[in-house]
Amino acid sequence: LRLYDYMDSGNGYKVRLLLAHLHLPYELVEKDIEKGETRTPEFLALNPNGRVPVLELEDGTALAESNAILYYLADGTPYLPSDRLHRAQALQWMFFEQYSHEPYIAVVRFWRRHGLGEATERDVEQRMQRGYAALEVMERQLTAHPFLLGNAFSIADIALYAYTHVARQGGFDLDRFPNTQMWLQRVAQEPRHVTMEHKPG
Ligand SMILES: N[C@@H](CCC(=O)N[C@@H](CS)C(=O)NCC(=O)O)C(=O)O
Repeated sequence: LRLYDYMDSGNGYKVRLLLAHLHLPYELVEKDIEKGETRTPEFLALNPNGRVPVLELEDGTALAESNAILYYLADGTPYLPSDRLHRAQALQWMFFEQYSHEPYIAVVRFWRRHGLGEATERDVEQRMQRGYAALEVMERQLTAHPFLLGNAFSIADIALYAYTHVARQGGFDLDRFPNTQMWLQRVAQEPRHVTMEHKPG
């Protein structure tokens, strides 16, 4: 397995975290997104969408989209439930992550770390409001259950952990979400957990 990635990417971290949990060896190929390294003709041949993470499989197939990669790798393992409804609930949280969480929490964090670019302070405020709305949805679920799917740690938790655990870097106040904070600790205490900075090998 070969993972094309950028270390500061939460989307990439999801995949690195699951690979560590699954104890799967892989080669890490770093691409600097700020230097446009995911927009070269060679990289676009792997992922026409020009983004990391991309996982290259044993047969050379390139798989993009972090949550699709999680779904692929977790198939047949305890990280993805086997019954139909629970699999769909895992997807429910992963689609939520991509539509209602990542575009706000990850993007605001990126702006604060790398500069606003063409965005305005008003854009930041609007996205922060929506980010807080996503955190409220998670808090409600995590008040009733230890993990997003109930009692078992799964790829739904990995997908949402990636940007929630660094939400403070975007200026989000997590003190308002005590159950989410306890869940963050629970996820970090899972055996084989690795941090966002961890590299394989
Ligand atoms: N929906 C995609 C988003 C991937 C994404 O936004 N990747 C960013 C880094 S977090 C990237 O590669 N940006 C470089 C670019 O757009 O040129 C996923 O979940 O994998």
